[in-house]
Amino acid sequence: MDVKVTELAETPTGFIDDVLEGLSKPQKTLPCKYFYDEVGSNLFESICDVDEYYITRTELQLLDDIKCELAQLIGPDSVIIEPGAGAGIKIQKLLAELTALKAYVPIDISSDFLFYSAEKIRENFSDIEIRPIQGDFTEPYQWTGKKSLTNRVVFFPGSTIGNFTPAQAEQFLKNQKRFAGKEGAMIIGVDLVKPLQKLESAYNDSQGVTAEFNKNLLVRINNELGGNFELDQFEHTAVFNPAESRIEMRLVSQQNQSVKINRQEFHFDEYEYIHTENSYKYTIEAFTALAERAGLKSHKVWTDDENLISLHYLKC
Ligand code: AVI
Repeated sequence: MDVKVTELAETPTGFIDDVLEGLSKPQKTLPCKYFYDEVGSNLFESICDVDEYYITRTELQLLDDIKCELAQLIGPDSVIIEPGAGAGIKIQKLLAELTALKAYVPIDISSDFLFYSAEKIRENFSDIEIRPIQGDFTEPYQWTGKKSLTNRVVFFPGSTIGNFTPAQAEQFLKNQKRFAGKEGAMIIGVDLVKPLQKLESAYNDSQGVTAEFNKNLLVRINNELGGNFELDQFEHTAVFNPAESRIEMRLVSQQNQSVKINRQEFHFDEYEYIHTENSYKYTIEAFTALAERAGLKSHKVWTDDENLISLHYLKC
């Protein structure tokens, strides 16, 4: 087997530095990639099932509707790379349709979760080579295998592209384009702009799963970095920022308080918040323009009946 991807750096090393840096800024922030330890990854899977969070079920249905067409576009002897693969539910729709796939390469920051889901996929698709890579897909990576390998398709559904700023998204697409090579392609899922109430309720679900997911960042800081956040003194909220066309997830301090991490103290005024995640929403035109700026050609775009999300097939 000649498909190899350079091993990506284990992330926990950067955790303390990123946390201390983010909480020292005038607008306190924490990087959203740290949501995804094993607990956070499972919480995200639960978010995908809540009524208000439409992205996952709509995209699964759309993938089901277009999987034969997608399989034809991808063609035989391809290698599918999925950054941030998570549970790998969506890819299994495609794997069932593809003929003579060379390999499936899921990449995820959460190793337990990644290897567990890779095993599940192996059970369902015993004839496909599955090569899980643990690592931070936001960092550029490259092939170390034979350069001649063609038909590399980057599969990036779920609107994860929306968790980058538009400038980061453009850079990410440029990195993936380089990685996929001249004959390569990308399938990108995008969450579309829609009425505010629908957007905000998707991130403020009534069961409180998104709140638990957001607060898991504080739990991780307490457990892994010796922090002393009082969890009930921070409240989850998600608001749509129309000027930036993004949902902002926040953890709002419920009182004047100080928190210690690694002997460093951080002060929070009442209602001061930590900005924990952006989730950008695009129009089809705006996303197509962004992809073109990254040097990609829009080959086909699909959307669901309600125009909630879109799937883009881009050629390198
Ligand atoms: C992974 N990502 C696309 C999700 C989103 O919708 O931005 C993460 C998420 N955050 C809160 N709910 C879901």
